[in-house]
Amino acid sequence: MGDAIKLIKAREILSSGSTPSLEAKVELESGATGKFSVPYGASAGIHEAFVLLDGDKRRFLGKGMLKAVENINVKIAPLLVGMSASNQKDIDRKMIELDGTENKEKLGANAILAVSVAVARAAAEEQGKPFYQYIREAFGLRTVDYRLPNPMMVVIEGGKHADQSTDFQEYMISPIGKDSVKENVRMGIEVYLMLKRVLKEKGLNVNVGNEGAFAPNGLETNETPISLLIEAIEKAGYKPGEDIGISLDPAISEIFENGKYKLAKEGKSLSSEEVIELFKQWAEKYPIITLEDALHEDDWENWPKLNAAIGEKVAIVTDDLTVTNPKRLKRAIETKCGSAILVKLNQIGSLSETIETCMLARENNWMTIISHRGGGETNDTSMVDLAVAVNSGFIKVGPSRGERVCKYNRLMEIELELGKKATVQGKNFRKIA
Ligand code: 2PG
Ligand code: MG
Repeated sequence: MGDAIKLIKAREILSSGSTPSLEAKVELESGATGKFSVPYGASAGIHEAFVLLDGDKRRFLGKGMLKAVENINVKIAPLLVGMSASNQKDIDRKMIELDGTENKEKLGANAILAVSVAVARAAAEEQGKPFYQYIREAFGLRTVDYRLPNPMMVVIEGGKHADQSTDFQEYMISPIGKDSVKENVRMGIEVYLMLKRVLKEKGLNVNVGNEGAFAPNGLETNETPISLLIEAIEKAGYKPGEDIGISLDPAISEIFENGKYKLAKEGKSLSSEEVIELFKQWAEKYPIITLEDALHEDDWENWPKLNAAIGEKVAIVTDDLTVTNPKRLKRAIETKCGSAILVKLNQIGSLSETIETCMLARENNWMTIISHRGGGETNDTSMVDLAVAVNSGFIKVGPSRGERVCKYNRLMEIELELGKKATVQGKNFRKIA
């Protein structure tokens, strides 16, 4: 059979974080090939699938990925060679069974995911289909109408993603006002450039953090970036909230200490109730349209309260709480923790499970947001095709640096390719299609 897997080969590569990552290449009997390279997170949630690192301090400060590479070449390849590449669920199941642990600890989620997506890409090539279309068909997703995601661009970053910036991790602009991806991307880029000017005018530096977003060190409070964003949006000629919304990801688990959230910048420690109150005030004051990880990754008790308080106005997004895991998402849905989930392939470690999570979200009227990683991103653009396949509300990725802009370039390419067959999410992003 043409689509039988002939060869699987992995190698260690470099990621944007100047540390290694992993690439798998799959070749089929027909000659079709597929590749995938795995990103990884800087502020990874504690419930994410396990990333297997070498731990050998003599190489890359312990962050080498040769063990994961070997697991692919020696353990996974012999298991899968000869199988049909179009049988994605079986492929993923086999690897998950071989690993045998809840968190993919033995083989490493990095190893499993690399093969999982590389196989799918090879099968797509074999069938001569764009990857987004292949995903839809392989998983039996709805094949009518495409609704392309809006951009969600990280433009000021702090927390673990930068030095001496804010305590909160991400301040984002989400262009929603135009009816084309290309135009929404353009608005976002113009605001990013204008923000640079605004920062300079105020005597703030324009150093950047992990994801290429500005990370100035003279910001007064954790609230200051929001007014800077609004100023940049207006100076670029757009209406905050109408053309471009504000999105926040405080990644607040990272500053959780002894039961409180430590805002070092302001010399304050806040309880969950106080954090909810803070974001309630911000939601009233500013055109915030999405709010991610505003409470701790295990604070199941308070998430529903936050959602009840501002969920009508602001889409409450779970990231570290749900880690793209269908079991955790189910609990979040049942307990009404929010209305949107951030999706990162490597949080769960296989394409099938990622799709399961996306479908579960959609069946329950939750929006999906497919996201890049802050620690080490690669030039792979599969996440964009995934977003298109599942009709995501947004793709979350920075507006600068090669490993990020390639995602927008891919999305605009898909828009061109689909032409009239696609519309954009635009302002209707909360209406699940
Ligand atoms: C996040 C991500 C992406 P990281 O928290 O949403 O910006 O960060 O990949 O470091 O977990
Ligand atoms: Mg996050």
